[in-house]
Amino acid sequence: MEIRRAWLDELEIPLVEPFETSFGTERKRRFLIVRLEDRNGEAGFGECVAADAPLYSSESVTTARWMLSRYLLPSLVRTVDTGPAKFRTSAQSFRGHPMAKASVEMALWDLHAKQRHRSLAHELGGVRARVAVGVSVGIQPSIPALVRRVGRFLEDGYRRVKLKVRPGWDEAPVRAVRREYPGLRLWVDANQGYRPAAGPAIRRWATRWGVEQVEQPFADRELRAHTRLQRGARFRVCLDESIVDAPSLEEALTLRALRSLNVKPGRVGGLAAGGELAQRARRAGVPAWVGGMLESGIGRAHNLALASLGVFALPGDISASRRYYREDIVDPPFELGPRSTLAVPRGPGIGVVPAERAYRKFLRRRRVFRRKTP
Ligand code: OSB
Ligand code: MG
Repeated sequence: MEIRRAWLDELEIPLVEPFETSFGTERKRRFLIVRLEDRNGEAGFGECVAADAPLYSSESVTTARWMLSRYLLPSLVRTVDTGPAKFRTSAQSFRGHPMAKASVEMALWDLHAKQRHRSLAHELGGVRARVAVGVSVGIQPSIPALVRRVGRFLEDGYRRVKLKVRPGWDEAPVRAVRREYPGLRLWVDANQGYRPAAGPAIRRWATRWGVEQVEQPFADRELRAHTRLQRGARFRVCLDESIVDAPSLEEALTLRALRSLNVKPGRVGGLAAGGELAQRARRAGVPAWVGGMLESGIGRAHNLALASLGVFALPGDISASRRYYREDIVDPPFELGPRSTLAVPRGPGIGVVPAERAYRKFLRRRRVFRRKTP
């Protein structure tokens, strides 16, 4: 395919409530949307999940905008024949910047699927009409506030809850939630917040309070600390930030550093890479699931299409629109369905369209890239 025009939009949407993790607090989401248009005016959309500040990983809105506007989009509109696979190969010559690259790859997938009048889920090899999901709960001002917050998510219908933890906000909140909800499927995520020396303590409280999965307790490069925690544990150690490509997954599998893999297309450079990593993990007996980055409906639609692949075995961090935003930028917004599931859109491409009014309201800047020769 040929890309005639690319838009790089920056949006800012307020979150319904602050989202606090071991690395900081987000009150609003600032992010980029890539819109790619073919010769017939058909458009594909991708979301760049890099946040305002480089706290989760080294990318930020600023580095991604620079990467997209200086390198990725100018070369894309100059290329005569591109597509998700061709772009993935050519983008490899640039080091790093997986979130910037993924946003273009995702927009190309959406456009590719629309050109074929198929859903993105179908084009990726998806097999599920509904995807099991859970909810990720940020650090709260107090333990009673956390218990109430979890209670409201359970009333909404979520059946798997992931609590953000950090040193000083771990055993007490986990114990309180466990006591109030004995049967709850409980995960925790520390976003690299602990030193390796904290391993034995984490093991004690996670075992005692029936935590099913402990996500990324230690720094991304501390694979061996994760191995020690996983050895003999009843819970699964899950890796998120540590796994950025095939070699890092290979090393983690060799070291038995994980029994669960969080796949985020942004972190690993795209949808195709995400599917491949999940496949590789499954061959090693490690289940994968699709994570989230507080995406708007555009990024969430991509995550949902990916999660419809049979290779994903655990419930994703893909919640309903209202869990993140009072007003989402897609039509229709995502709503939680029966048994803690989201329906995979069946329309062409990502199956949702930008909600024009909301999109314009939250749009902060736009840059357009055009093909020069006719
Ligand atoms: O580590 O999974 C994470 C949000 C921002 C950055 C990192 C993470 C998260 C989440 C939110 O846990 C998941 C979601 O989008 O629902
Ligand atoms: Mg995580």
